[in-house]
Amino acid sequence: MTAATPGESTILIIDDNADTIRLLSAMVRGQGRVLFATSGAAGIDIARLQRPQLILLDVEMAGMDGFAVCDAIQRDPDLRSSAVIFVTAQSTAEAEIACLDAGAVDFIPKPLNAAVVQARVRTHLRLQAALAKLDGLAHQDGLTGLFNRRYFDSQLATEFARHRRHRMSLGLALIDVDHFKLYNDRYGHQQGDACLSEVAGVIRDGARRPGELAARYGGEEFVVLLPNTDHAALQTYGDWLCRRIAALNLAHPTAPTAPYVTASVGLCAQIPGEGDTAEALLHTADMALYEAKRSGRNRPVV
Ligand code: GH3
Ligand code: MG
Ligand code: MG
Ligand code: MG
Ligand code: MG
Repeated sequence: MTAATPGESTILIIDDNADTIRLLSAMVRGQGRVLFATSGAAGIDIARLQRPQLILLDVEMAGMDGFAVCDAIQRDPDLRSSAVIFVTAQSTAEAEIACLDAGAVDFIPKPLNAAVVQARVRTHLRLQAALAKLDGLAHQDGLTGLFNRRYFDSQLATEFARHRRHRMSLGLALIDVDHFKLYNDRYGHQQGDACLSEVAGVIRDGARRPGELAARYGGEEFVVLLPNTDHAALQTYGDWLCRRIAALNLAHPTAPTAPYVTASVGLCAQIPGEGDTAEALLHTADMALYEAKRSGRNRPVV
């Protein structure tokens, strides 16, 4: 998730009049990538694919009018982050209020004035960039840069439902640093934090395939969402994680397991069925983690 700067922004113009599209495009060209659609339905399709920061939306259009398009955008969680600016010749106070009440962030009157259009677009691209940045921060763990637990929980719920619909296997890995209390006791909390960052770096490296998501679950515990992973792949991944974390070679002389930092990993996967819950999947991973600890640590248990 990157905060868009004005140069990287995408602006979608939806208008059933080709002359207006040409005029508006010329006015905003320097402020981002400009896309256009000549109907509301086509505009929504493009918005889904291209996720524009800003949509300049005509009110009067044949078929789906601007209000209907704006309403559809507000209702769609994938589109909600696009800001809508209405562009309309209806310049009454009532019309302006109706546009804002429909969920638009602003209103540009016709006939178009290039300087006004550019100023409004510039302002809203700046606001959109700030919102995207805040959004990213709200999802991030401050110490490790991984996703935080709140974001993980929301993604787990979404992915669990999606995997149930598509009858696909969803895997989880819970990772817990071994004897970390002793590490803090030996080296202090600050170096403990540095250790967690290094471990998180390995976990991030191991979760780069599409759909994989790594988060700090709390304290010295991490969680990774592994879509479409079977039993054998879980074992391979768990082995890899334990080996890579050990290979960081972070000295931990007081640990009974090994004289360096290690972690235990609990893994599980299932094709969610009716009545199954994400909480139960997490619980299964937690049981596997418990077994990894009990049977000697520094190992995966599937
Ligand atoms: P086990 O092998 O059974 O997991 O032992 P452990 O010592 O790792 O487990 P325990 O749950 O007893 O201790 C976890 C420790 O992690 C205690 C806590 O102070 C430390 N911890 C939790 N969050 C942080 C953090 O953000 N930074 C640092 N430095 N330490 C943390
Ligand atoms: Mg029109
Ligand atoms: Mg723990
Ligand atoms: Mg514990
Ligand atoms: Mg621990």
